Amino acid sequence: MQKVALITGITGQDGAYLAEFLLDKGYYVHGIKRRSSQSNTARIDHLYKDVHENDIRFFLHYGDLTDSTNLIRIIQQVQPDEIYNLAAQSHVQVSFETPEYTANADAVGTLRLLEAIRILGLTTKTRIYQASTSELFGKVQETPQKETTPFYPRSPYAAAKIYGYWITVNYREAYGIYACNGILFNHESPIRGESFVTRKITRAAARIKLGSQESLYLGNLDAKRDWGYAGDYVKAMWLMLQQEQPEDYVIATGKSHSVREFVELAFKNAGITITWRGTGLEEKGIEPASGKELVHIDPRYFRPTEVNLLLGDPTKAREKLGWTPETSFEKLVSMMVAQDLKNAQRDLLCKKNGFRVSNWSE
Ligand code: NDP
Ligand code: GDR
Repeated sequence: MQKVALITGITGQDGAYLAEFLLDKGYYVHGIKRRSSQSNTARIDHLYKDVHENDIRFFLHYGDLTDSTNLIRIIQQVQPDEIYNLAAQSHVQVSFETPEYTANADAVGTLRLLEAIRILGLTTKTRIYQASTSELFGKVQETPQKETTPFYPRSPYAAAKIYGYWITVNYREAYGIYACNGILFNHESPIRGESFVTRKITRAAARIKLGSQESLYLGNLDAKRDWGYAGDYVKAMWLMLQQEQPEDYVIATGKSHSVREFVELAFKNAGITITWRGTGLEEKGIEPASGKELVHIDPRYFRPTEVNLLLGDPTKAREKLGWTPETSFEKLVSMMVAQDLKNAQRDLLCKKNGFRVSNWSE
């Protein structure tokens, strides 16, 4: 029997990689997408087939984590074997601007899904994966961070996700639902949202190289993150739901790099040599060999409370799930820059031939 999966947040980075992964495994994949005034399905359009074709295994439903009636209806209709709850207001800095909405979608949204499983009598049928995060560790109490490391959230996003974490544990213990938290450290890819720091950097390096952007404005260059590749991490999500017992797992590479290091490597990959100015870098930014400033610091990108260092210990995932990251930091950066160079080239070509780069037409 082919399994049925329901993915919330299917239009996001992880949703797209996971949908592709599950379709390759022969699953029927249902996804929940939000209604938006412009198409938000660019990352999954290549998976979508016309409903009149044969062997349709990919379906999209309109929905929102803030609307429980709609979640109940979709789950009742789909009867999923597995739910992957990836939907979230996932931007840490934005969560300081929209704390209530972030709590509604990320915290109460998780509760709504768990309750839907319970209300519909699916507690023994449906397994659920909750997208928990290394942001739970926040102001870290122990390095490297593992499943037993205490949490200390440092943003409205992390505070909302901590509720999502504990309500998942509670529904597992209270109702016997097969529910797992994946405590995933940062994972990136060429389809990462453009306002997360990695993609912001690789996109800027490519566009600066091709002359379509002058400079890049960043915040805290000294923050360190354990960056992995999203394509590797979705496999871990799936593995968590295939075990005998539901448990929570840290998913990470076990290596940490600063934002500054990411900048250096990305620009190098784009063929731009940069040299740091020396002292007072935080105020001055980076200066290229040519003397022209490419990277500037903008205080707007500093957060009211920052997470300075994240470094994960994925030993449990390796030992119990047989999962290891396959993509190195160097490979990840080079993949992202290579794709952004192609994107920048395409945009330039469009512009040169009189086409708008956005899909706005006159
Ligand atoms: P993205 O921001 O790329 O995707 C988020 C998805 O959630 C999008 O499909 C978005 O829809 C959808 N969404 C947002 N709000 C709602 C809502 N109210 N109702 C329904 N859907 C909604 O995130 P990622 O793919 O990077 O991350 C996936 C999940 O994993 C998130 O929960 C994130 O918090 C978590 N996470 C991510 C990590 C990472 O490094 N990437 C690390 C650890 C955890 P739309 O496209 O319309 O905006
Ligand atoms: P993060 O990712 O907050 O770790 O959350 P992000 O890429 O936004 O920030 C990483 C670090 O870079 C610093 N930084 C900047 N960040 C952004 N976005 N823009 C900048 O200009 C900039 N300059 C410096 C930040 O201060 C921070 O220290 C991501 C999200 O995917 C979450 O959903 C997920 O839970 C965590 O990763 C794990």
